[in-house]
Amino acid sequence: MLSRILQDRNVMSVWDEKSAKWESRRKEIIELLCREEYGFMPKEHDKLTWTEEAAPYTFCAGRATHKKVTLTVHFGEASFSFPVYASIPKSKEKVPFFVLINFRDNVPDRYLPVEEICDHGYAVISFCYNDVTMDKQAKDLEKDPLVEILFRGIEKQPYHAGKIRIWAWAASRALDYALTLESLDPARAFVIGHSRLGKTALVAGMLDERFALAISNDSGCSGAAISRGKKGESIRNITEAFPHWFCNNYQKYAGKEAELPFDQHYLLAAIAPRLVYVASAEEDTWADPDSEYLSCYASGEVYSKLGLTGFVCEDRLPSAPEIYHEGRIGYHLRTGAHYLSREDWNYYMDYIKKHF
Ligand code: GTR
Repeated sequence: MLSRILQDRNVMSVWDEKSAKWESRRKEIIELLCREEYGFMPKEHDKLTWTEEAAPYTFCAGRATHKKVTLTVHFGEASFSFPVYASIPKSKEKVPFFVLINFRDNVPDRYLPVEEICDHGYAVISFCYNDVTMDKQAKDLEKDPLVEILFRGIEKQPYHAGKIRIWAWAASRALDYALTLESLDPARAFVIGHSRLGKTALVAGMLDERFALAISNDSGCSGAAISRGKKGESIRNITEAFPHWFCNNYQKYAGKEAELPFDQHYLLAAIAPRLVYVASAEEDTWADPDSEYLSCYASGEVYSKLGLTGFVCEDRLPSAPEIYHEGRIGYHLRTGAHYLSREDWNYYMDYIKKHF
């Protein structure tokens, strides 16, 4: 039934004759998604430095430590700083950790039940996306210092980074810092985000192989969800409301999904053979849970061809509650609204315990 739906929606297979050499095909897919959708960074940075500030209060009943860290990214003479927050359970062994790209810099936050996460033995490195670059197109670049540095002396091209790409870059800088911490396990680094930041987590997972797992919570349009035949938000809606999230090339697909030289299952597949997790909420019709699910199914093909267990599911559309944790593509559809809830976090931690 599912392959029939994909056929009816004209969703192409991500696996082609060149895919047997998966690493080179994967690079080609990444190039394509960057050129047509998320964009390329206009400049590389040359180093990262940081200063740590320990929190002067007891955190999580004294079972974890918390600190604010200011990361400074250097581009030659210029530099840009943003804060990240490290919450780390006390443990004799190295702990697995999440890099959470968040909407606020609160710890805890409504999307970050940090005490429960630390009690389960996970650390969290979090930051607020607006501290990296604001969620709008700045008319006055001085108000957006990172973008000002990135584009200084460069004429913006249609393939240059939109904000999602820049937030994903920042997740990698948070990871650079995390990997300097003795207490964290470099083999168990997971990137996570909700909604627009779920799209961002997938892009970060695609681009940075140090992330062993990328988690997309309710990312929907231009995130996990297949665009062809999608209900709810369309490419036209998203590029009109949030043109700055993408590179300018993406505008040309507004109302022209059939012309996309890819679909969003390419984004999930570009994480293979590493792990990817897609979560949906039943009432989140704007994101379109069915299209997110179909994307898992369609990208599962790559894992199977690589001899790995990809997406293990029933051959039908999902109905909440539905949880599929067997394969390298994890999935759940829970009841309720668009939100990064405790229930979502608990499913992620269950999945991770099973696979890592
Ligand atoms: C919506 C947008 C979605 C989703 C969401 C969010 O308005 O249409 O694509 O990303 O915002 O990030 O909260």
